[in-house]
Amino acid sequence: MPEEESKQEYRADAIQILEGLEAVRLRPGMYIGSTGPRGLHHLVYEVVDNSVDEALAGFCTEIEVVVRRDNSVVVRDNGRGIPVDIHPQAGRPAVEVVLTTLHAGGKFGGGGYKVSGGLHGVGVSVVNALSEWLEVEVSREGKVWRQRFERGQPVTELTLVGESERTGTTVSFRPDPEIFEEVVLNQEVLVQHLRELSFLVPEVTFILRDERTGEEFVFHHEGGIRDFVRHLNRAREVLHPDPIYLSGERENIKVEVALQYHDGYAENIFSYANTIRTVDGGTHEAGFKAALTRVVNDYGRRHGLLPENVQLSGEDVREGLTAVVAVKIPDPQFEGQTKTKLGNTQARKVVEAIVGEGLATFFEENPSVARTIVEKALSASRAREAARRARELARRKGLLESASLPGKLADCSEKDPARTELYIVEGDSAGGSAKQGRDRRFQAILPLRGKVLNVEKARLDKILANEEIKALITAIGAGIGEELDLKKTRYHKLIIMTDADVDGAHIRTLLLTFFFRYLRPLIEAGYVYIAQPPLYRVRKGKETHYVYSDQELEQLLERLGRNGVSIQRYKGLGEMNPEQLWDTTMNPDKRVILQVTLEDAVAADELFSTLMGDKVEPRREFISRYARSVRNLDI
Ligand code: 0RA
Repeated sequence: MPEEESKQEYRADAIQILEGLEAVRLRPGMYIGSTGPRGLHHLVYEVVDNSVDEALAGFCTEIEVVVRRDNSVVVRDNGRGIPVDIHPQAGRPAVEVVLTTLHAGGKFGGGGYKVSGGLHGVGVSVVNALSEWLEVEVSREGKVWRQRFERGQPVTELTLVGESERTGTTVSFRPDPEIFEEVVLNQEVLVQHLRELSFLVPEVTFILRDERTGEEFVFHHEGGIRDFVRHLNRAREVLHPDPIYLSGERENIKVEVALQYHDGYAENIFSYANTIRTVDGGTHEAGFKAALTRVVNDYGRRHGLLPENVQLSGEDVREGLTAVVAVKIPDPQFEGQTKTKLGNTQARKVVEAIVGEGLATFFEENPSVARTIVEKALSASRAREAARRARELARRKGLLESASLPGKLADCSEKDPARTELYIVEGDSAGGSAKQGRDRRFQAILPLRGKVLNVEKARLDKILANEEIKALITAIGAGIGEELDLKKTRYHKLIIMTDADVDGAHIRTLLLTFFFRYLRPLIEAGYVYIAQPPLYRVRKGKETHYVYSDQELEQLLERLGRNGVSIQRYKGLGEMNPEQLWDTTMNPDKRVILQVTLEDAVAADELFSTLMGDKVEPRREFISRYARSVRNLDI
């Protein structure tokens, strides 16, 4: 009996769905990477990506994200609306199928350059499964429909709730506190993400409304990735006023590239496939690099700008380069452990051809820009040769091996790196207190004197000649740059401890920049921390309190009352005696240290260019933001 059969099928289907979503709740990490802050924000990205797909298909121009005071999120678009008609196999409305079936998204509306489900292969049903509740509202064909789910399961039917001329989809959801360690969304992280998307999908206006603070942000960049490159270089001195823009389409792959050189040494290439960041590059990025190296060498050679014996390397032509490479590809293959590397082999030759031809033409039409770029690369080539000789020298002197530890290092007795800590301390007097106050079994102290070199502005040969840097490298023991060997790291906690004043902040910044540039794997491994010395000591009678922020001070004073209270403000570590330093800042049972994380390369790049660039204003703005972006880990 057909009737009977379809009912059974329906039930079988429903059970399968429940099992599917139950699997998501049992192993959320497998679907969204983690149940920490990253996974939490991933939910928002996943829903936004569905709307971005609608925009890439040409039907959506506005995407609004609202963060409610209870940390629920609303994502609203003006696309066609998810279809509501009965799905023939499932016997239920298509929208319900999309929200309750793993991987269902891709089966509808097929084709095109899909974003959603890209990074971890998940769809919006995963968001549904991991939400305490989710509501979808679809406006289509004059009608408005709504359905509610709890922890992935429908708790209402799809219901007609009204009429409307507009079309679009609104998905509201509250991440489930049973799943996520913390459900508070980070405004800064969302701002970064939507801003990035707005450069990559210039036809859409993105809006972020944060009802927790009353703030609203609008992101819209008609200039697309050209504006993105301008944004990335905004704190730098650029070598040519406008980014170079190249685009084309072949074999169904759309390619867009924007690039601009600046007077620094950093190379920053941001690559994307269907608006998904490919942190580990892949074929599209390889094609871009190959074309760039070839065209700069060809041009330099043909116009007599290069000495006979000089061949510019890829690194030479990428020194001081900021570039965005964005491809749209029908069936992107994401590879590698984190699925952040594009694998499609055709992308390489397509990008190489489009960039190769476009850039050669651009150079012929803009000879002064071409000359500037060749000269920049030539100077990089000469410096690299000098650096190579310096490194040789350093190696011969044993600088990169941990054979001879620096004299001013007070090492610890424990040898197992997993258990040891290196305090990198500003100034000799604070270094002295730290040496006396520490637990010498597992805590080592390295005092650094004076200003550490500004490494954004200096090259490796000069950096290696700096005494403070040398001491730091040998103490850590892992080497530097391309030759860094994480396994040789002598301490798994590298704790930067500086004064809570402007000079301290400056030295911390220089050190962080050095870590970012030359010891980045140590940050990625989670080894780098910032110590948090107290800002105040508050005494009342026999009670003593150490206070770490102004907010905390306020609260404490309220509690203690203002009478008979004495407040000492610590300006430097040197004002604390060794016991106080131990009690407040170094004792693992009491201290707070902040783990330094690379939220993503966009943020990291901002850190460098903003902190180390010559322009002062963006730097101030950044420092106050950055202070919040380091996360509190170890308590
Ligand atoms: C499948 C088919 C169609 C649109 C969508 C999905 C769609 C999904 C989402 C998710 C968020 N916003 C969305 N907007 C649209 C096309 C249906 C048609 O042909 O009209």
